[in-house]
Amino acid sequence: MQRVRVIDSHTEGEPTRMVVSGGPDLGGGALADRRERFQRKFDGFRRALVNEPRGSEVAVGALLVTPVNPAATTGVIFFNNVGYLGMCGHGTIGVMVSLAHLGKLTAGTHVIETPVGTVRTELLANGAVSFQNVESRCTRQDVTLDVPGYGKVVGDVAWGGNWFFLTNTSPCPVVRSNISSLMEFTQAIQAAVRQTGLSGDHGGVIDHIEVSGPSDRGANSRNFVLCPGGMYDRSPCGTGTSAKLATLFARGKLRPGEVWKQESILGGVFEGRIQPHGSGVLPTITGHAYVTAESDLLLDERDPFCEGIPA
Ligand code: PYC
Repeated sequence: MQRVRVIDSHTEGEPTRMVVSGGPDLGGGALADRRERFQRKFDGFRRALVNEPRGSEVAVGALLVTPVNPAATTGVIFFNNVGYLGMCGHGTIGVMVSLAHLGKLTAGTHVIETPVGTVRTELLANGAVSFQNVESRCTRQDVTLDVPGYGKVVGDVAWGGNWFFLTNTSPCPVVRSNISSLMEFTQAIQAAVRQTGLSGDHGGVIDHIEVSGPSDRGANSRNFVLCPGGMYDRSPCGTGTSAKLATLFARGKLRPGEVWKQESILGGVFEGRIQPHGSGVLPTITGHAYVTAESDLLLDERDPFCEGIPA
């Protein structure tokens, strides 16, 4: 029986499951290589942790690893029901709050390494977490997709630690009561993205679809984000907010230091700011997470669903 100690949290409703002990040893080297090793040799562990019956299609797992730079607080590899993420914004906030819950970090700044780069985080005195994400950039503007059942949908391609197709077009208001219509719409966009072969730089897979509409609660915008596992992000999506900020900056609609409040489809808010950097921006995102459980997961190899129900 394998015992895996985890801390569960949610960030504006989106869950993160952080592995405290009992996870695989991925060895050393660059985090991107360790993510590849995770996928190649320990994919069953990923499925066991986040797929049903222990997890759900919404859950994001976070495996802590020894950082390359000894001055960093930790390295982290994020994963979900279908695979591995480059970065995860809500997950970063969840990991920070979970580490603070364990007494492993205190208020102040902490460096976290991910497979796509270094993230500078800050646990604020009021319990909120800010993180300065990896450089985010808009790589294509006004791409027209032919989306069966919906017609032409125009949007941008941007990197925010994951690849996004972002559009302000929606067949219905971006409100909670329209979640099932928004799921169908974003899944149709995702299929069109795949079918046309639209990608990020170097063939980067666009696996997140973000639809924006107005907020009637004082935020600058409300979004609906379809995640790679087929579920929608309950939070405003940290990497999605970063991608959004990059598109706004590219269009001259957001100035350095200006605050952008990004509301989720459930009403949670992340605050974002940018600093120009390289060919894009360094976004800083602030949000809240809450710990929901400290548990030991038991992986019994006699259990036919020990490694989860395949997604
Ligand atoms: O917050 O970046 C994020 C995220 C990605 C997938 C789910 N949440």
